[in-house]
Amino acid sequence: MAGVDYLERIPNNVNLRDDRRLLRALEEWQPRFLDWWKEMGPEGFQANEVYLRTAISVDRDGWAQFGYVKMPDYRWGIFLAEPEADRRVAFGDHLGKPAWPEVPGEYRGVLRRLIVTQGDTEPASVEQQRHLGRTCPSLYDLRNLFQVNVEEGRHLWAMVYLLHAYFGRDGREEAEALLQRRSGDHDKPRILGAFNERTPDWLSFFMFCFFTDRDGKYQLASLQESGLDPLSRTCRFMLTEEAHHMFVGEMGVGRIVQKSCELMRQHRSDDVRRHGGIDLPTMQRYINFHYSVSLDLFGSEVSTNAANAFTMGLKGRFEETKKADDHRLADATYPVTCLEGDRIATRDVPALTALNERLRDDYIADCQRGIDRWNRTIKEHGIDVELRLPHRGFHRAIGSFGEARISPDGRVITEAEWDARRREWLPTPEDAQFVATLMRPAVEPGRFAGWIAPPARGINGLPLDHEYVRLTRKEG
Ligand code: BYC
Repeated sequence: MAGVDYLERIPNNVNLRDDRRLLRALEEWQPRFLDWWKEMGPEGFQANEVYLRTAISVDRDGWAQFGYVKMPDYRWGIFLAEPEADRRVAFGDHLGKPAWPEVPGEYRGVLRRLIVTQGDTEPASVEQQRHLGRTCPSLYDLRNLFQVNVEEGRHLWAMVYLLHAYFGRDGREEAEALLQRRSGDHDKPRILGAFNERTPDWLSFFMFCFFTDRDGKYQLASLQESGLDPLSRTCRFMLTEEAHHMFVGEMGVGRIVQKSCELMRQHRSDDVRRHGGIDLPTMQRYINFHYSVSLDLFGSEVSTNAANAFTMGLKGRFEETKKADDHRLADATYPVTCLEGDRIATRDVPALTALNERLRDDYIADCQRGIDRWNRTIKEHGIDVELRLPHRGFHRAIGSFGEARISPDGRVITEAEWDARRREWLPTPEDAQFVATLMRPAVEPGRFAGWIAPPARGINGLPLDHEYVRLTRKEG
């Protein structure tokens, strides 16, 4: 592998052994990370062997190795994608200059804030998902949950490495604080809204992986364009892991949709709940919730923070280098849909300030592709229902729509209409209670809970009844 040292206490491909100061600092952080993992990581199962994928190489062909690992023994480490020869800053004021191997002094504060915000989401998601193991719908799904969890742990390592290596004492303090904040905690919550929501059941988990992890894809893709080369290389490698999380989400929701359709056909009834499935209107309400809280993660429609990060060369656009324009956005405009008074309007604003919205647009188009695939499944069953993404202004807390009530079909509505209809649009306590009744563990190899269809194939070519998590200790 491209220089990964697996014999070290902290596996890495950044020659950690040559930098004694950094090595010592990270070795001091490591036991505190493990304490956090034991306290806030998956509840139970820490002594069980899990069939996990571990990164052993950062090159295209061979970075994944599968094998049984107990989660606390997972080889969390520091992996950066291979450097690109003669990489240049691809946008902003420094366009065309060599990418920076170190943090430019004047951008320290802004970069630190971006890295901390990114880093904070990783342990947050592990905390949100920590109770799910007890109610897994199959060993296959249980293993996927744990795969996602250990990789989010590694993504925390990725950001902590940058903080320790490039931000001195401030960075070390931030790395500590990443282990101190807690998802949903009243006094020390996680930074971004969606990461303080609860993930109480597997329907929420799959929705989270589909919608919220997808924000991760777009944010990491923008940071991958960064002029700060170590940040770019870090994010490039993280993206390869992120893809699996979105796969878990899309397939998970897709399998629930499939099962619901099968039950509807089998019983010639829309009343799927009676037959132990999750009805499509409930699925729609969960989509509405997870999509809207994830849209908030892109920030305000018009943002000087985003403009500055771009101009400084710190955070680019999605696929910046593939875009055919001046990469400075000096005179460009971009259409932004906002609340104007009591109506929704689209107007052109300076493209620099619209970068959050532009990224949100890329994200929305990507979400729609998933919805289309789920709708194809519904159609194949001859069922006349379509799942939809609600209007971008629906149920928003951040940005211009945060000030108003917008219906899923994009009307500005009164507080009274909102109160009267929110139960149609967002998961109700009764929905959550119903979904909770389905959350009974299915842990025999090959068995799947009745509300979700089995996947098309197993992991790494193995059959569906493989023992992906060894729940009983094998003697000898
Ligand atoms: N909640 O100009 P504004 C992932 C704050 S997910 C709370 O509108 P800006 C993952 C904002 O911080 C990807 N606060 O927005 C997924 C600012 O506060 P200050 C995570 C919010 O700064 C699943 C103020 O409002 N990565 O990887 O242009 C599992 C005005 O900000 C929120 C990143 O986010 C919110 N939703 O953009 C595991 C990338 N939104 O500074 C992992 C790094 C905004 O005035 N972060 N605010 O106190 C960023 O690029 C930017 O910070 C944001 C916001 C895109 C989040």
